Amino acid sequence: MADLSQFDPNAVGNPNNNIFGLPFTEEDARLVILPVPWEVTVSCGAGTSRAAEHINKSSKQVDIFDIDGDMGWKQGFYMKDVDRRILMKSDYLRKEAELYIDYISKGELVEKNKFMCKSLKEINEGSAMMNQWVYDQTKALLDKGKLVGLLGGDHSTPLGFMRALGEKHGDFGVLQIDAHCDLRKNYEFFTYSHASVMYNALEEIPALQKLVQVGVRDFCEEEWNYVCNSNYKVITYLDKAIKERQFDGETWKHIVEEIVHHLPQKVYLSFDIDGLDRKLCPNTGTPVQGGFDTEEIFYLVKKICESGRNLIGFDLVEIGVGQTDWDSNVGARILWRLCNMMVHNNS
Ligand SMILES: [Mn+2]
Repeated sequence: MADLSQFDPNAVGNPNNNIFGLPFTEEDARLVILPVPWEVTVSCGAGTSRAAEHINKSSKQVDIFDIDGDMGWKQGFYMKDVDRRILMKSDYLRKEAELYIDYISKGELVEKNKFMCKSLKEINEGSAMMNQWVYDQTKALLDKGKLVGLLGGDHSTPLGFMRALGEKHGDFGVLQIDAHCDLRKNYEFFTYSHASVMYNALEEIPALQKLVQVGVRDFCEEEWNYVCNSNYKVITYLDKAIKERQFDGETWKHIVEEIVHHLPQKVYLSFDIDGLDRKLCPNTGTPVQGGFDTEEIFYLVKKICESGRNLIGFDLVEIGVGQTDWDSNVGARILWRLCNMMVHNNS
């Protein structure tokens, strides 16, 4: 265990320490955060591949007293260094993807252009490589008995992590906070698009038994048909439906109880920041109006924990980088709360 006798939790975070200014190493931390600096297939605003570095900086300002968390941080949180090779690969493939997306958005056919065919192949192979890397990294941490959180990057990043969790834990469910369904098959012909992550997870991970989506407000007919034909394997709480129930006088507490009821014993939280109101994530890749405040989501996660369910892992993805540090300020504080809830739930 780390020696905390010289550590003052009331002082400003030491910039030379790890995330949140905490003095832990990977070895003595109970929870390890894996940053995945990847944003090859993003649709609009770019920047999320740099989010982890910005969040690390902002995290030094987070007050580490958590009234709900039972001082979970004392068990140790640690964020691994950003892998420069993954970041460089993402930057390189992102440039190719921008040319490619520009080409197909003009209605041009990919198969008529050899250069675009080559780009598409490279992007799909690169994405498969990233998935394998995330699987290897998270599996190694899980094998050491660590709790693991993943910090994106775009929403394509956690697929390998969910696969590793399925192998370790067996049957589990996913709670997805998101403005989108992410159930598209081959979005823009990208096999591992951010817009396809839950489709791929459901198709490739047999242990994934249930997907509960909350906050969805931008989706296509193909995705809606997938939900409707899933035989309740996918349950989608549209932002519109939640808000209308609340306008009719139903409480968030009641709706949360219903959402929790759909989840199996083991729960993975996939937290796309665009599930929140855009005021909290102005530079996220694919913003949509509507959405939640942070405490509404923390309340939901808290109720999952109180129900006796086991939080087996989480991701926090699609946090953007802007002119100010607002996106990473919010992101760091959400990460803090999630880490605490995760450790508390697994104590
Ligand atoms: Mn998403």
